[in-house]
Amino acid sequence: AVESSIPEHMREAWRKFSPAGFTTKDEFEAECVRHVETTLARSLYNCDELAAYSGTALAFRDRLIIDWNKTQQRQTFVDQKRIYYLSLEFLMGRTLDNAMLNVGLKKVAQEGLGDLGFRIEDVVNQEHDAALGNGGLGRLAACFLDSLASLNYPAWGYGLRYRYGIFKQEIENGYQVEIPDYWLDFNPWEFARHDVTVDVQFYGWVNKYTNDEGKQVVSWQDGELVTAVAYDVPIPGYGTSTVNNLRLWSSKASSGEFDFSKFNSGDYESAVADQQRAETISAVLYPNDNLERGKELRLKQQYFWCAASLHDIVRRFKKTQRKWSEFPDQVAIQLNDTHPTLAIVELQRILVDKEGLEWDVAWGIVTKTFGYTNHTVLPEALEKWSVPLMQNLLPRHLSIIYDINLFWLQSVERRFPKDRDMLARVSIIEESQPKMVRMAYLAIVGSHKVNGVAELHSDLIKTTIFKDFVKVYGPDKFTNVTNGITPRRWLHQANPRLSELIASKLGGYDFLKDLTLLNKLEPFIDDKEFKKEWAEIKYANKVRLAQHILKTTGVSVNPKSMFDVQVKRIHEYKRQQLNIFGVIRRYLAIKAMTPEERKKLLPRVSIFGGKAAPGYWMAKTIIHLINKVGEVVNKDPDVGDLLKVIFIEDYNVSKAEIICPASDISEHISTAGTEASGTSNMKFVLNGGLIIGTLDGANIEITREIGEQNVFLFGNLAEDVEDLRHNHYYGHYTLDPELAKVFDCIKSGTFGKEGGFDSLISAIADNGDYYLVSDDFHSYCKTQDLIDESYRNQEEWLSKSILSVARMGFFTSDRCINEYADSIWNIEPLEVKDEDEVRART
Ligand code: B1N
Ligand code: IMP
Repeated sequence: AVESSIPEHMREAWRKFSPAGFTTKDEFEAECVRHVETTLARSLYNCDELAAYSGTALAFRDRLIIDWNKTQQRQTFVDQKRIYYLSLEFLMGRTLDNAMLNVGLKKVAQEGLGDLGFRIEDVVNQEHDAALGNGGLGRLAACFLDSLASLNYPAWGYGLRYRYGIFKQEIENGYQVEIPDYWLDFNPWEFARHDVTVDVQFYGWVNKYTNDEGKQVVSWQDGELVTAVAYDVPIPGYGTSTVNNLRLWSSKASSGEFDFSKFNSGDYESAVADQQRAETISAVLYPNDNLERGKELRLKQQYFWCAASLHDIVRRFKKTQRKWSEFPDQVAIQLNDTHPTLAIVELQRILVDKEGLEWDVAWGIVTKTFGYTNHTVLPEALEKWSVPLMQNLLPRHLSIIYDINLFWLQSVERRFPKDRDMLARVSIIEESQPKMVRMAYLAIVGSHKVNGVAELHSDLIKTTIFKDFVKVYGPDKFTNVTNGITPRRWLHQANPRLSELIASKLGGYDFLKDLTLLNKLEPFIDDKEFKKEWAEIKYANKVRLAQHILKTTGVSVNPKSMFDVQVKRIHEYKRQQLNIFGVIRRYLAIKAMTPEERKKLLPRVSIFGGKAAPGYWMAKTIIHLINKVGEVVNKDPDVGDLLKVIFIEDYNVSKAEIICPASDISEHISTAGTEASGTSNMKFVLNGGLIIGTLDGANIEITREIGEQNVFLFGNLAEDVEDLRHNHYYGHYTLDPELAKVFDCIKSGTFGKEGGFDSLISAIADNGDYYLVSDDFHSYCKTQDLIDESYRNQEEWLSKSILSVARMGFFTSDRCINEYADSIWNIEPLEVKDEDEVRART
């Protein structure tokens, strides 16, 4: 029984007064004004755009929460299997526009705000991005939440409520500077649940003894406690009243933890300092993408979040009073990379130490519950934790990991008797100095399915980093689910005019729910009027981006130029250096031309954007070079409009929404075999941009879907990368001659600071060129030349653009989530119907 529930005979008043939410323009205005005047204590005399944003957001939040309550009550009542998505990152971006779309009252808000004296675009632009993620991995989690709700799956996200999201990037003298992103001043989209808390333990020691009944008992004692407080973020679906939940944990000192001895001895300040220390656990998002550095605070974050989430999931399951054996029929937990792997150990600990289940019974439940998604093969991103560190912070978990490993290695030994090498290779513990826990191996052993995020990537993990595990388990445990993106945000919200044009031809917006309907656009590739409108929309989007560039950089770019875009985290494997070297080659070519020759050239704007991890010097050097090249090129009178080089500061989700619709060509040029999938490639193509890319990640499947004639591919294949690196290593290597000229130009000080870019150049020219920049430079440049040629034929270019969009249906995250639901989670959708009487269980 739930004591906090109102008894049946007293529920009349609740039912009578339970709010229905606004639906008309007048009702919206009433709600908005009420919030501005009472919740915010402002008035028509001091209501600026920010206050109008706040009032609108609060009005829509109320609407969402009504449906959130209904959804949660219905899901509790029906009580079918739920999926819990554990991710350290949720890169949500802005919420208001999406909330208005999903509630279905954007028009109402637009007209209502007009009456109140505001333009909806200005109001929406006041919102601070929720930037609790680094890049693709975090944004994927956000797209998944959108699809889960839109498809009515009973789903919860679990993450951390960082006080500081990813830093804000400023460029000073061409260098990246990091500014803390304190984003919580006003966040209408979260609900603090001060009544939902979990005490999480750290440090301490393990006590094993035999109790009075002769049973072996293990207890974890004398640790420090930190309290997790739940903050809930409603996640509405599109075209449905389902509103799911994202629960983010915030850390604070445990009330049981306050050290009264210090307090009594008058050491009040140090007692408060202890409290503050607890709050640092959820203070800041680690700003590394595809890199793990083994810091203790990061491990604390991981356990804090896993323990709180598992406790919550187990509590919810226990309310149903089912047998433990039914746990995997009620609960699926997906691990977004290895960051939440401790959840596996924590569930085993709960079942064995607290609930008294036999080890094997518990382990059977655990492995049926978890699925693990791998997102990278880069060695520096594969998580390993030092055994001494874990021994100190989580002694009981380390001993459980040793037991898991023991049983695992025994099972391997039975299959491969006397193969000592095999045992060493697949051991969860690496026998190094110090010993390390290999988190990916633990995640594989503790899950029933392991998936990669694009076909090539899923094949690579089976043949490289996890090949021994395929030998032991057989291939069926490993599967592929190619990534996707939500068309609501990345087509309809980012590019409303294109969405409207498509809807006018397809007879409505059904394609936003079933993206394969886009293929009905194919007949229009020769429709003159349609192509004209298509081209006009692209041009208008480029004008919008050009205005943003002028406002933020002071550089004026001509929207009639070809816009060539590479926006993503700055990383050597993503090869922004290859792009900028290509730009320098183009610059040198222009300089060498006669004025007549220049007249025949096609003007280009090379647009870069992205953050470098604060400690990643090579990435920061690349940013510096891009900016220095821009300074020289953009003011060179020989060049004029023929070439502009732009670095857009502080690339984030809301800037991506302006940039993606405005590209003619975008670059996805990672060394083959390094980019697991990439998702921005999908966003650009869905907005009618063409791509230049390597045969890597999802580029391969995009090519298969839209046709080879619509993609500009270049470069070496993944299968040849190893041999090429080997050649470099043994000195069978000559630097590409055109690249050598580019290097000479940089070294001569054309872009300032003679010598300043030596480390970047010598990584390629002298130190093995690990990312094969030189090997791919020639074919990259030839392909860029081909792009110039193709762009001259605008008719054909437009047909390619339309055809590509028409064939992008596969890359919706809805398809992706349905695949996870069927092949990994085994869950069914559950619709929330208004007419349902939603009752409490008790
Ligand atoms: O995950 C994306 C993929 O589309 C990208 O190709 C992939 O690079 C990205 C440690 C990561 N993989 N690994 C990370 C992020 C943070 C961190 O601390 C690793 N990010 C990716 C979605 O599948
Ligand atoms: P939890 O599952 O206990 O975390 O509760 C999440 C939400 O589900 C609550 O805020 C309620 O809206 C709903 N809920 C939980 N328990 C019940 C119940 O017994 N009857 C109806 N709704 C419930």
